[in-house]
Amino acid sequence: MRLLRAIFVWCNLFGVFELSFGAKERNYEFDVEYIYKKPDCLEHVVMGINGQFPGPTIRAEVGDTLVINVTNKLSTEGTVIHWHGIRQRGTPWADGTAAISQCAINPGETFQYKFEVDKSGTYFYHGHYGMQRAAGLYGSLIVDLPKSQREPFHYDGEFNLLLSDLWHTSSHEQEVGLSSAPMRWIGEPQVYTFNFLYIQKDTSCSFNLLLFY
Ligand SMILES: [Cu+2]
Repeated sequence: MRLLRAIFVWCNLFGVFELSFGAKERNYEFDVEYIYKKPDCLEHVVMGINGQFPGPTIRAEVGDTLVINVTNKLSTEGTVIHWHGIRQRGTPWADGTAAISQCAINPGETFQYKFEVDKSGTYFYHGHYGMQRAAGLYGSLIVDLPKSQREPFHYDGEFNLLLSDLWHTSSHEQEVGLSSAPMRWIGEPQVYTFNFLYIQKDTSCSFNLLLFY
């Protein structure tokens, strides 16, 4: 019995040691700003991160801690980023929902999000203030199993799909229309985006599908 208990304690200790030994802290600097991009054949102002639209992909392993310093480089608006699907156990203040878990980050200020990713999956992050997600503030967040664990299925490759839609009117114009009386409906989006690919719905442009980069 004593031997069994010793083995149990040893395994537990080893498990804890292995978990903390393998987990990493991953650091990101995100500068949120409006940028000019040409997601279709027309130039638009979109929300970007570090000059990219969609924002950079975050990739981590289960047990890792993400440390993301988000700097608001917008001149007149607050911003936050919500980590969609992340459980935020023990870190509810890092959930990134304006007026719920935090005040919006003021222009020129930086907020540090620090949280653990405790479950594998394909997630995404997005702006959670006003119409900022529709303006383009989003990106992928992928949490892999630790290398020591096998996924329960086989596959030949991996392709991450990030779907969204895009209007030719600005998010500010959409917001004013939606809150007007009578309301002005924003209508259907003009463009569907698939990561760096897009499909244009109208035919005023000379192409319908284009490789974005
Ligand atoms: Cu969400």
